[in-house]
Amino acid sequence: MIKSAVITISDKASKGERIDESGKIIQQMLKTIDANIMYYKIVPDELDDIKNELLNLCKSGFDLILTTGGTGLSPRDVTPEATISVVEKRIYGIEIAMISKSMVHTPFGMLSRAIAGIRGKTLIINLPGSPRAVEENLSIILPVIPHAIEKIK
Ligand code: MTE
Ligand code: CU1
Repeated sequence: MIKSAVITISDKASKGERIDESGKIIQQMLKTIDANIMYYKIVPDELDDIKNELLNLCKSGFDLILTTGGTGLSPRDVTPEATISVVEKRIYGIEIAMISKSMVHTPFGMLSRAIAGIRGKTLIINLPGSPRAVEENLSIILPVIPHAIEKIK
């Protein structure tokens, strides 16, 4: 069983001004691998809030943290910066795989700055914010997640 957390990063969703479709899609898709979602939260696009969530989940022994949102170019988009500040090793292949797959669907795929990496024994992967982007990005990396987690133990 993969102990998993889903964090939706969105100012609007955190204020209840938008329904978090993307978080739901991640939860649905994780059912196809042996993942149990033990934590789910919506946080605003605040560097320290995101960092604290990631650090706490790593400390609590989570195997996998998937974030959605805040990877783009808006002034408030800081998910990659928060993630870079906590990971100890980047997994560039996952980042590149997501961009490559996205580019098959839309040139806007190149605007995601999503990061993948590990901190201790926790795998952290950013996904872009839109439901379609979540589906397209997560589908390409989902099959390698169980093996990645096996290797970092
Ligand atoms: N990737 C895929 N596969 N499909 C998409 O529709 N949208 C892009 C990109 N990645 C998209 C995608 C767009 S329009 C943006 S602005 C960036 O992800 C960043 O999104 P975010 O700021 O919501 O994280
Ligand atoms: Cu965009």
